[in-house]
Amino acid sequence: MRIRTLNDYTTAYRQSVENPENFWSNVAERFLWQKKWDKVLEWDFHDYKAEWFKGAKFNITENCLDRHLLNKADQVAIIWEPNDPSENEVELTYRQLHEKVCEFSNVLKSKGVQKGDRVCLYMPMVPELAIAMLACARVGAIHSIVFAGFSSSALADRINDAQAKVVITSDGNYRGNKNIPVKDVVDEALENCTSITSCIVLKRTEAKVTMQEGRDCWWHDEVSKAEKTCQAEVMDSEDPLFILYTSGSTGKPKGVVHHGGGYMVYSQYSFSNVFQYEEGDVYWCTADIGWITGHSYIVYGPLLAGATTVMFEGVPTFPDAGRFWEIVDKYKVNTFYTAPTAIRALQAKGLEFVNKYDLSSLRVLGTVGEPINEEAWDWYHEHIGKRRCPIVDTWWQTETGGIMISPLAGVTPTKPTYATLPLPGVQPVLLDQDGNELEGNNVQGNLCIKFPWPSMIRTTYGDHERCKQVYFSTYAGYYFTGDGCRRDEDGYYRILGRVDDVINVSGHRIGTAEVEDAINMNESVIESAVVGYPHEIKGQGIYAFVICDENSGKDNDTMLKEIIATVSRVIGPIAKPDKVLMVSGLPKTRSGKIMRRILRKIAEGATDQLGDTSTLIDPTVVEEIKEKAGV
Ligand code: 7RM
Repeated sequence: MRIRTLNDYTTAYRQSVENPENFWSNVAERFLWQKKWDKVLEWDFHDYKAEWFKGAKFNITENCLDRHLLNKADQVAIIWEPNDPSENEVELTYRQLHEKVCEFSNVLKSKGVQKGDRVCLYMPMVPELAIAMLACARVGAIHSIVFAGFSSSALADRINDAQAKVVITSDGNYRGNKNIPVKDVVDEALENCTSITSCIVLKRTEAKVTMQEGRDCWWHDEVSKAEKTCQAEVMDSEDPLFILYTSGSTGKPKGVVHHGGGYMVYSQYSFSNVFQYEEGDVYWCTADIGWITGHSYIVYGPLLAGATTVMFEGVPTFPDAGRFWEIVDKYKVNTFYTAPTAIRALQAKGLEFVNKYDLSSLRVLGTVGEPINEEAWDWYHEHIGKRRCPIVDTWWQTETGGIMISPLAGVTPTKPTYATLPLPGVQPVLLDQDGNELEGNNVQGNLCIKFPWPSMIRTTYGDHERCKQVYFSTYAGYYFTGDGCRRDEDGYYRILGRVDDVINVSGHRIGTAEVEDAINMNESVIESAVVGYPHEIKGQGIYAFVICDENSGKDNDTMLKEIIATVSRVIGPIAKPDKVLMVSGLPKTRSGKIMRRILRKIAEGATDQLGDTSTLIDPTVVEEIKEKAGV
């Protein structure tokens, strides 16, 4: 089952394409099911549905926890490293984690949480986040984790969309030298959320908070009253496990829904094979659990595999830029998985922060979230991996649930900046503008997937039409990823980045429409257009072109500050524009569409490539914008 050589890979890949049902049923056999499936797969990419292991009964937490109590109850499941290195770390064995999850499951039940209810988690990177997540899964509730950097209005939108019953948060959140008043953000959000009946608050920073009688309670109080055993709810393979909101080209972020059975099978399968996990390995993924990478490759994948997974509360540059390497040294980390933006940021700080630490425990390095540039790849390979460690450049998405195109560490020969080959079960195709499949090698097109895989998105919460529209309508019969991609002479895939109106800032997906909507909320703004542009550290930065009301009486500087503050308040600091340019007009076509292509070129400084501007109503605006942008 486990792929160890390129030959194994080729064989597994062939089998997965020739007989997918047989292939995946063999993989799924190794999990703990209370009842096996009636059918491995039913699917339709035209009137979208995908159902995996339908009829099977199980609970994912029995696979993450109970299953390991037999052989590795005393093995460490989670190592938690606090934000402040002088605070003590926490290690939880599988036995302890199991008990804490059961205990918190009972807390959820005492708050009236039942199978199918939505529970929103807005928490720092502490073990309790993983515990709360698994407790939801144990009682059959659907978790919806919201990254704790999002604003109260973004949080309220997500709570309302999911109609969550309970929200779990903390008094405060340590991030570097900041102490963020998380509970205040939740209080503000809840003013506009009627579905919430309870708010459970973890004490983390001792920040002063107001507890609303009848609604709010302390985590520790509730846990102290709870029983330590809890039978897992029996779930169907196709019951929803979680919702995770993500940005797209248009409208508000959508709730990507993943169902338990297929997600379980694929997250462990991909974890074990991509990272070539070995019994006893210490594995560290630096993502936040608020993103899909944290869901699949800090919590579910590693725990399903019985691994030791490191969870880090802080940031890469606190107290200094050596923090990651200090942690690698401290826990003798074998596998390290991070984002290109972090690599570039640390590369810029210099080698003195790297060379202080012993990195000889490292065996596998990974990257995710955005295309990695060659300089960053080389630096990672040479200075972190000391030319000994394979780098797995893993391409995937919130919607795919797990890694789709990636080398298998030490098995697939790597090539800098290439995600290389699809995992078994993944059938990528490149399509041209007219929807023709590009055959052969040395081709470039839009990346689609033509056959289902177990952890694929099932729906967008509350709006299945939107799911069909966004993912299955661009090219009939295909799942469209939104990414452009090249297949080179060796058949290797290289991801070129988004071809839609999604910007990738430090590996975070941000919709241009979302940022525009936020900017437009400022009463002195008439209209805005947002595009991405190349940024040395972040990969892409956010560039906003804004038309302001000339009669507002506010000067340029005031407007600039206000716009940035508005975006921060409406979405969160991660969506703040890096550049704001006040203009008097935007390049529009006769039908009123903003020609972003032109703005992107101006933002890049590539004014010699503006292309055809003849379809614009008023081509002179382009000259004005170029001049103001100084390009
Ligand atoms: C896992 C995650 C998804 C988007 C995706 C791509 C980009 C992710 C890579 C990558 C090049 C990679 N989920 N992306 N991984 N681009 N190489 N290895 O990031 O939903 O937040 O973002 O991220 O554009 O469509 S996500």
